Amino acid sequence: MTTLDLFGSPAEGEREWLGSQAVVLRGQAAPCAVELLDAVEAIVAQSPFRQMVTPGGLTIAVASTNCGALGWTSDRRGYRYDGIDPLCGRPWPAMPGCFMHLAQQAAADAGFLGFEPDACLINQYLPGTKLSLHQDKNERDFNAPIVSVSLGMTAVFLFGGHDRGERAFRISLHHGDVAVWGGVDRLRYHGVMALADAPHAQLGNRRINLTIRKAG
Ligand code: MD6
Ligand code: FE
Repeated sequence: MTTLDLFGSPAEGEREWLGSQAVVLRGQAAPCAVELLDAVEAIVAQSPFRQMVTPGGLTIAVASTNCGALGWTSDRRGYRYDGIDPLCGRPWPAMPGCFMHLAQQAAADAGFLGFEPDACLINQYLPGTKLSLHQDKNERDFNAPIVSVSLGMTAVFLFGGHDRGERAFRISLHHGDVAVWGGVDRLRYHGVMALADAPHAQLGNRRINLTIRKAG
């Protein structure tokens, strides 16, 4: 049974399983949120948020940057991981220790020991921004899980099946929640519904999402 607090949100520390190897760890990032956001600010000063273009020429609504040895990018040539930020021609900023620790702890709590991430995609959402259902398939090996950290405004996360048409779970992700999916759930379709305009106390009308992966 999920315990709801006074505001109707699940209590910190709750675990909600979306599959046998997919879980939301409620509030796991709350204690280090300020540290994470300070680190994002330092990363963005080096490699700013930018809207990437799909191979088909559409501008992606979400604004993105990366840290770590590899960064996820998209342009007319395709989706891929690259060690160089194409915007500034330099390597992506290093993965902060707090990202690494949080991701490894969350992965272990979800049953994935020995997670060694080398990439973190940082996404910024504004009210109305959405992310269509997709699978994460650009990583070299699918044994490592994906760890997704939500900061700022609440979003409705969609977690579907292995076919795009399968019915997707809808689950609200709040500031500090961490979702982890891997193993048999690693290639499930997922996305984010258009964000409501409901400003967050610390971050205003923004949502920042960190997806920490092993890409190489
Ligand atoms: C999110 N992002 O921003 C989740 N996956 O909440 C993703 O799932 C994602 O933004 C693959 C490539 C780009 C992405
Ligand atoms: Fe994804």
